[in-house]
Amino acid sequence: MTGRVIGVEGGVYTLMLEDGRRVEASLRGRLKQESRGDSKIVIGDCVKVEETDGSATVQARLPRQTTMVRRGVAGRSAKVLAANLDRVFVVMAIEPTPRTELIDRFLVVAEANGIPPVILLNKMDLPGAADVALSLSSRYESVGYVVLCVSAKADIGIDRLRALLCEGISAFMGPSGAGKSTLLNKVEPGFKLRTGELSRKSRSGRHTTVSSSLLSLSCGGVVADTPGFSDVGLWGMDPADLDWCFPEMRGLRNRCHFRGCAHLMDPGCAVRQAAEEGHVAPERYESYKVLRAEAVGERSR
Ligand SMILES: Nc1nc2c(ncn2[C@@H]2O[C@H](COP(=O)(O)OP(=O)(O)OP(=O)(O)O)[C@@H](O)[C@H]2O)c(=O)[nH]1
Ligand SMILES: [Mg+2]
Ligand SMILES: [Zn+2]
Repeated sequence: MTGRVIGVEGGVYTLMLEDGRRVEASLRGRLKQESRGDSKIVIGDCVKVEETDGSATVQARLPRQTTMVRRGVAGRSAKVLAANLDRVFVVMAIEPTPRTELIDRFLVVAEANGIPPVILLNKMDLPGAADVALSLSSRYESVGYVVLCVSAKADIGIDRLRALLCEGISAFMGPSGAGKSTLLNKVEPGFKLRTGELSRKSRSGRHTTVSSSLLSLSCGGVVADTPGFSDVGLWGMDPADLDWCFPEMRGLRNRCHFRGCAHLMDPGCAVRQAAEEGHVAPERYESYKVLRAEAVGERSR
């Protein structure tokens, strides 16, 4: 029997089996030893399961299609956050106006892991949302990203969001308070996820959602709600790989005068020229420069 890991807590693996049953399992002895670093079994993993006398044991992990990895920085080992994601939703509230650089950080992390991102702009019910949404959508659509403008409160765009979520495995990422859990409750009222208003008073932490787990939609899709990151680092990325994580720069990097061009002050840089001429959005080029400096800084530490 095979199953999908939908939750991990204290050595207990919650699995959704191929026949639709949900069981709790432990790892086979040898697997326990092997399950560390980036071979640790995480949500999204497909596993082989054996059931005896009503207890289930994970025998093996099946190969992964994709991984969302937090790479090792400053001596720490790599950490796989989720496996087999088909897409990542970068969820941003339209108000306060999202910083481009923060959106670009999330996009770069998804791109670096080879997982297609979808931009989800929430809280479209707020005054002034239309203008902000228009400028952000046109910027990111021209890069080739799908941008969905939604409101959990006013029920805008929820059907389109649900249609995307019904296919494969998705994850929600984005700052705390963007409305990730509220949106998921709207898409699937049965989720009953804890959201901002209910807990902000009673809980000491800033984050409402505290751990990631996979939720199954009645239409068949699976989605991970994650705790909000207020900021996200580059997790040890090689600075030379950064340009590849900006799709609009991929076709330009080979036209720079120097191989391995950093696209900063380098003479004959096709990327900088494209930004000056407006073919690459100046805001995106700014993000590239900030992230590049950060990636270089992390390396030298
Ligand atoms: N005006 C408006 N408020 C919304 C909308 N969606 C969510 N909110 C509010 O935003 C706040 C935060 O919502 P959550 O769903 O808890 O946010 P989250 O992204 O899950 O936050 P973390 O779990 O901390 O990462 C709550 O007060 C929601 O009521 C919306 O479409 N419009
Ligand atoms: Mg939440
Ligand atoms: Zn260049």
